[in-house]
Amino acid sequence: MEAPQSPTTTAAEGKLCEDFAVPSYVEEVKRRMAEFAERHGAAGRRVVLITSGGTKVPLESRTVRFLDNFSSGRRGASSAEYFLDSGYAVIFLHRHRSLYPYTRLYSGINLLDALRSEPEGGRVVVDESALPRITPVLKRYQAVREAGLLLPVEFSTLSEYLHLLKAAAQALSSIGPKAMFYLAAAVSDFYIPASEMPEHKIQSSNGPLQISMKMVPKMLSPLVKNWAPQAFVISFKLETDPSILLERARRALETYKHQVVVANVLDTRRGYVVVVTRDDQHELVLTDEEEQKQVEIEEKIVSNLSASHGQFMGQQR
Ligand code: 9Z3
Repeated sequence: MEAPQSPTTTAAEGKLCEDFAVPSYVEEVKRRMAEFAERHGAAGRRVVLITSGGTKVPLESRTVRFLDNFSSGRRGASSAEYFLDSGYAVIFLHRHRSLYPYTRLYSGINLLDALRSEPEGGRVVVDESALPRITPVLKRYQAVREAGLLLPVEFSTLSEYLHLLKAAAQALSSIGPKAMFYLAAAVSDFYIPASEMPEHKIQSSNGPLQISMKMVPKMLSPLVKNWAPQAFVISFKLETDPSILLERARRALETYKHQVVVANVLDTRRGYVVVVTRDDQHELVLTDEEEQKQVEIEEKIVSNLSASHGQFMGQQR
């Protein structure tokens, strides 16, 4: 007999169970995330779960084609570095091959152009001029690794993302308000349920393709209500039309009743965001001078949010 759903189970949770198979490794990853959260929580540290990168939505079950999106993962990867600098431990839930903290700084560089083979002895040496600031960056990366402050978790498909987010939220619930969720991943709003997906490659000989997609369940709802109700939760709202941005951000806050929406527009996202809360909205902007000095907007976002997280924790006592 099927277990009855608890009265608080949200529609999104029901849909997650029905339409998305649980990957076999999720329980093991959940155990590692819970251990990470407990260890850092016990040391008095805050823990942030960052989601980063886009999602891949398959069109065939033996997948040849899929629907993707633009996100590079830069927002998530650079924010992870600033959270680490602010004393947080970081679970980095990211799309496979999207940008990664620290290595993102060298993502445009061909590694082989930065290495030289010495004529005598055959030793390989690094040409530091080809890798800007490599010494301090490497030191910081190694310090973070040695202190066990960064737990990377990868996903590729939408289904993996959804189940790993649920597992992460449940794993972080033990540290209550010390947990922050920073949901910067660009998650697909649409998918094809497994039961409606063709098994084999769609044939072009059948003519033009028409696909019908369902709405992806909104995970914010069960996350805030059931999985991590004491946590400090930030979602991101992305639009291409600036005139509807703030109204959509406010609507998300009212619907999900979480703490913050960071609103951004595709074309200006590197230099301008609005941090929207229930009774306030605050613009963060990079000045021309800051842009010249290569200041990143994520430094300002993280500084703003870690201050609000501190206040939030104070109110929960
Ligand atoms: C964002 O808005 C992020 O800031 C970006 C960062 C994805 C624009 P990049 O990875 O870009 O640095 O290239 N993330 C959330 C986007 C999103 O899909 N939000 C949903 C929405 O707007 C809510 S979950 O409806």
